[in-house]
Amino acid sequence: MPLSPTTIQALADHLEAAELKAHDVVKITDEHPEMDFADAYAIQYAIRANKLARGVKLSGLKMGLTSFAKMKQMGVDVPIYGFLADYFARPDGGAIAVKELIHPKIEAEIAFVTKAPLHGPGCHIGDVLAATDFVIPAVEVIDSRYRDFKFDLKSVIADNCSSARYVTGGQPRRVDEVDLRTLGIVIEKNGEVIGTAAGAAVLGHPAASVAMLANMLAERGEHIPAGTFVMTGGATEAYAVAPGDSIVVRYQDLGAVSLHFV
Ligand code: 0L1
Ligand code: MG
Repeated sequence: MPLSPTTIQALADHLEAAELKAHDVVKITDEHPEMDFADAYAIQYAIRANKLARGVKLSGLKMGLTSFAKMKQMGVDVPIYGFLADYFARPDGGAIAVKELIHPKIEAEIAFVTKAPLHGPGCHIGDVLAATDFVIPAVEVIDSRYRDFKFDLKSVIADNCSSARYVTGGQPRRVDEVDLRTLGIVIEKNGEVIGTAAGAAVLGHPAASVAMLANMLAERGEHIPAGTFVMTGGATEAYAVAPGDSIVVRYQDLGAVSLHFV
């Protein structure tokens, strides 16, 4: 790890201030081209530690860049992971205040809630399905702290993978009640269809995203505990939203999630 602990903490504070004050910054690799992936995750974990120290609760984990549509949109080719905090959550049908954000975009995701721990390495789809309590639809609102959503992989990992808000809703289902690969997803903005996908858009099967998360966490000696909410990544590219926009995402067999921007 080329960055010192002091620089890691300073960069975590810098990125978290950008999140909390809703102002953009240039990508951190511009000033620190030497930083590596371990530094990037160390910065993300320092942001997480800042929040936990203030009494914020961890509400889940997320994978990002798990679909080819997202990888293509962002010009990167490796999935990444981040954390979810309690204050990111908004109720189904709820309002998202754009003034608290910089340049939000929405992503349609399938989320898992585990009932048993998942450990890597070697975690696979079968392990995930056996350890899943239920799946539930989710819409993530991402908000890169980087100017114009321009970043590289290390910068976005450090920025907690652009995490900002999320909404869950619809109908939770057991994994044996649905075919998560062929499950259709229709995204509507202001009543117009703007995106469609099937569950298989996420790494061939959304459970593969959870397995990948367990395997990536194992590299840090961590695992996915029982009872963890995990968002598996946007099934399509992300769509920009503005005040006045209304989003409904319809999931085959899982119901709909809606939110609006004020
Ligand atoms: O949740 C995500 O897939 C976001 C990953 C980070 C890249 C982005 O901001 O689009
Ligand atoms: Mg996402």
